[in-house]
Amino acid sequence: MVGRRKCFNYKPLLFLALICFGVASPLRLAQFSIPGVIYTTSQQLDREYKAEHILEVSVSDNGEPPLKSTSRVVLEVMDVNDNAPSFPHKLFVVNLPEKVASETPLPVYRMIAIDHDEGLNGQITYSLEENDEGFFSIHPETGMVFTKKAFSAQEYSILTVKATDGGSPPLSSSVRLHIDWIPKPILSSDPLAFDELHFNFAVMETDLVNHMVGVINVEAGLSQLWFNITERTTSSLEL
Ligand SMILES: [Ca+2]
Ligand SMILES: [Ca+2]
Repeated sequence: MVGRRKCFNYKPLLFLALICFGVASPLRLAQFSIPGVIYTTSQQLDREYKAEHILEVSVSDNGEPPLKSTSRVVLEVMDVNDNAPSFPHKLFVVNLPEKVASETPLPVYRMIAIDHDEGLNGQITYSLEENDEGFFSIHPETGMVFTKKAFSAQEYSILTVKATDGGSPPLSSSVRLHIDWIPKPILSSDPLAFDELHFNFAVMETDLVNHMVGVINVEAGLSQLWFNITERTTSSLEL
């Protein structure tokens, strides 16, 4: 050990390790393994911003000329449950046409929350906290609100919908859903036509949940129109 000199200068993440040896022979040098330690800095890593970081690390000695080697370091940022499910609005107020009672629950309105975490941490379960005397139910996975009850115009329903993720501990958020039941539209003799025979929209597969896909225009002088999806190949799209 006599006569050996070593010095380190670690710069976390950038990892430029200055290694100096005063070792007597190359054979002695090969016996030592000097670790390079990578540290996080004061800037916190965020998986939702960037899930993987790639560093190129180099090491060089103090020889003349210096010898150098490089390596690639891949750093995966593991997820923690640091995002609560969130709804795009704090309050939803929707107008729905009056309806008659039904044997089976009929869909009323779909609530959608997003959670940027991964796996169970981002898996959302919907429930009703405030349920207008128990007349409504909600699908725990889709967020679709159902009811069997008849509602006539001028009635008003107030619900509180809660979205909870599957993290440990779970995080949740709640929003109000107000339903204003209004008269069914009167049949009109006014012509009604879509602007186009076919509408074509393109979306990115990475688009967020609840992202707007497109707007369907109608040529009509009516102030109130009702849109409905009458045929579909996916349940991933809603009006
Ligand atoms: Ca979450
Ligand atoms: Ca996270």
